[in-house]
Amino acid sequence: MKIFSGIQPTGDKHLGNYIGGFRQYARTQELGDAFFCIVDLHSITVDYDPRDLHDRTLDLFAMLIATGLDPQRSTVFAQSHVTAHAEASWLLSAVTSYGQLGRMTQFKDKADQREFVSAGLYTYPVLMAGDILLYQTDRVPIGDDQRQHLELARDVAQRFNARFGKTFVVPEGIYPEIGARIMDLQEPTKKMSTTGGTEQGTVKLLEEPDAIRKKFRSAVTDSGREIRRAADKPGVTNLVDILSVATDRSPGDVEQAYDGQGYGDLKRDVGDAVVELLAPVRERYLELRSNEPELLRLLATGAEKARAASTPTLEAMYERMGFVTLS
Ligand code: AQP
Repeated sequence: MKIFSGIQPTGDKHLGNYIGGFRQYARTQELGDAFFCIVDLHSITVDYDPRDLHDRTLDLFAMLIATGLDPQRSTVFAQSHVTAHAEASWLLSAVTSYGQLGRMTQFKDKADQREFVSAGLYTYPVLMAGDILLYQTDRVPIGDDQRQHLELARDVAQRFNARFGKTFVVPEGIYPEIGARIMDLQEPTKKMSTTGGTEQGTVKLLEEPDAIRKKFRSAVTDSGREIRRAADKPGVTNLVDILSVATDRSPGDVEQAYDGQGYGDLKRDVGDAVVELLAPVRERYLELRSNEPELLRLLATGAEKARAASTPTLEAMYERMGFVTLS
């Protein structure tokens, strides 16, 4: 089975990324031949500082390994090192519907937040479709926020297959059972995010333990006193989900354990559990990040493996689309 997922080297990575992304990557790499891509080409679709991109790419690579990816077993690489991604994106734009791109909620949300809206922000899902389809991917571990983009990738694959002959596997998503959408601690109706969330409500993976505890202590809860997941209790639901993931218990067990206790107890315990969960990640990350030559060596190995794996699909795309091929 082939597995693929991508993550952007933007902003500080947060607890939502950990639960919807990193944690799932480490688990799914066990399922087969896995590819994990630092999608640096995606990260230039919103305003960014070129001086940061280099460091953030290496930061993220170290974080991927610190959270459990094994670069010997899986292919871990940067998108810009494999030119097939940019090429596939252009070819696939021929079978992507303009109207469907305009309906992407992430595009609408991000476009609403800024004055300058790049064309890349609009065509972002086509690049993402190419990322996935180039590797004949069966499964894509992602958070709930990427569901719509994956649906588009599936449509693109089906349209290409129907028009030019069977070329791509039509991929399926793998979503975490609990925590597919971790919410902002201050505004629990919005997803936790470095671009769209609040500073106090976003728990960063490399934050100091005391700062993490403080963020949980000041998390917004809901009316009533009962600790239970419910649609009208988005704050409490989010905290129960986070505690459930951090302590590897079902949400039902967490609710039962807090029967009769107050929101203050829950907030304190979630903070402590998250600190405990992230402490070894932080330690391992700092160790890896201090050895930049080793990170670059591993990235080069990943790029080589990804080029070899994606080339046959890209060649098949050119050929089936009718381009003259020279070999
Ligand atoms: N709040 C979340 N809950 C669960 N999963 C999440 N993911 C992101 N936010 C949550 C998952 O993390 C993976 C990487 O996503 P990304 O590359 O889009 O990361 P990001 O850009 O850093 O995410 P942000 O901070 O949320 O930024 P915006 O809002 O700008 O996209 C994906 O699998 C994603 O589902």
